[in-house]
Amino acid sequence: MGGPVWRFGDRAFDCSERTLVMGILNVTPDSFSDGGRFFTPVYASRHGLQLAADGADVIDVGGESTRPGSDPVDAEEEIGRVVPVIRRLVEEAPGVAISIDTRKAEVAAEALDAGASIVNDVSAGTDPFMFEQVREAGAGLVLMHMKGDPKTMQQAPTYEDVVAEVHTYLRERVEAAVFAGIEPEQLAIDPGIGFGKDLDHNLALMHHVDVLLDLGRPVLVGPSRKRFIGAILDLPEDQRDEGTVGAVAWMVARGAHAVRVHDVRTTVRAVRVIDAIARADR
Ligand code: PMM
Repeated sequence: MGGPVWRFGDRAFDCSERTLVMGILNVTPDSFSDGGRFFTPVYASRHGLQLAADGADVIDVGGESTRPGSDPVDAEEEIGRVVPVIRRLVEEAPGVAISIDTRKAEVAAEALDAGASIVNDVSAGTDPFMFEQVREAGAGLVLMHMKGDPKTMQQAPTYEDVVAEVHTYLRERVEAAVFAGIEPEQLAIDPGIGFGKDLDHNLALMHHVDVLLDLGRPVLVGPSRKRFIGAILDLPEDQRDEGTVGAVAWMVARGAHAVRVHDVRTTVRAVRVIDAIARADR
């Protein structure tokens, strides 16, 4: 199985070797599924260390919830939430890379300065200074598709052909980032499950995740505990980990390179088995 290399900071992750697992660390009082349990820096860092021990390759630290209907947070507040946690994790878990989940260049700059090496931007570099920050730091950058913004994105999203639209959008954002001086190898792409998509849109995007492979960049997917699983299984957020593994298995088998999840321990075990089977075809 071939696969692109993803460069961030002084690391290069070869996606042909294995699936990259990104653990979610939301330092927010209102996050999607962990309900603000890790809100203080001490609790958040402790949970981050657990994610590292569970086998995460990357810990994705976020200080602004992007769950549907959520309100934005100002940059200062976001920086105050994430920077102490990043500093601690860089010191105590040096083997794991840190990504900063933000839409703001100002927050990205502080996080990169504190030791993060990836920017996970759900708005795909909409802030006019974002590409510059990433280029100067030599950081990785996740470009994700979102229709609208978190506050309003689930109000009847419509597409002619969701798979084609997301593909076109991500191709254009990759081109824009490269035009701004970022090396293609620094970029990963993400179809943005749940970001301005109804159940059918999400299912179509996951089914056809392999369509994105022709862009030549690592494909990251984030199905963890999301509403589509609740809609299928009629289960609350704290009972969606098995459903998450199902979605991860399908997408990794279809060629996705990286997964963003809450339950790292379970996911690492699942993807190692999928990796072994998938690579038996060499
Ligand atoms: N989902 C959430 C937040 N950030 N980033 C990427 N790249 N992909 C996603 O699917 C994604 C994300 C929302 O989920 P959370 O509130 O559980 O973190």
